[in-house]
Amino acid sequence: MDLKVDNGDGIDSWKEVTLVYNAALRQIQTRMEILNDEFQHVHQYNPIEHIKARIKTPESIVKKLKRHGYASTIDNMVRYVNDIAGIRIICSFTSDIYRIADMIREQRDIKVIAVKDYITFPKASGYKSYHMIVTLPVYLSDRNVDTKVEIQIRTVAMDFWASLEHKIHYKFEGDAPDHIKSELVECAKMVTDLDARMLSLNEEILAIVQGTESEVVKESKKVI
Ligand code: 0O2
Repeated sequence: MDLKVDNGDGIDSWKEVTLVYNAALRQIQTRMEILNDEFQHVHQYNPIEHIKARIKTPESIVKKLKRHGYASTIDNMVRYVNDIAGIRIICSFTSDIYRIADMIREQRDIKVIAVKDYITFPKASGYKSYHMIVTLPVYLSDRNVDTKVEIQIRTVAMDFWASLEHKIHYKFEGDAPDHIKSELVECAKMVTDLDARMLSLNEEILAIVQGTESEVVKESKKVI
């Protein structure tokens, strides 16, 4: 790893970078788990299927800095690489994605610094996901460090598509044959269709369950 140490007054060593970003990641992950538990308690429903968290490898950080024309310094990575700490939240339904994003926005010490809605505006590749870059404070012994975390929120189907496309992208070093690219675009359309149908199926089931419950309430009132 060829990261040079910068003597600014921020984070100034790779060890400290890992410590601070790991702390931010753990906090976000715990907060998401708490939201999921509370949702289960209040609505008897879990919007989050699972969560993946990772710290970007030094090699990928250096690659990203090079790609954007920056020297490999600690200062540059903290300033320009937004996804050193990354968390991926996988939901069942598209509606859960926006619900979770709103709940993140409402947390007082979280600042949303950028949003990319690749669900409303998918990439040409077919990629769909909701991205937020946020900062949250990490409390150290002598100071607080506002630390960036990239949050990617997507459905199980979008995640399946993205992980396969990611593998293909790397296999062909970003230059996959045209027929594979267009097949991926077709599969992305199927993912959109599948998500829409699963959402409407779920809404129909909920309406039936709620209808049955209110019938039960009506019956119990008759008994009283
Ligand atoms: P990796 O290998 O996953 O870490 P920024 O992070 O904002 O400086 P960028 O690329 O403009 O840079 O941000 P964007 O578009 O929000 O993408 C960030 C991440 O989203 C990527 O990280 C990928 O993980 C994912 N992503 C974006 N576009 C695609 C896509 O077309 N297909 C797939 N499978 N994933 C995508 P990295 O660092 O580029 O890659």
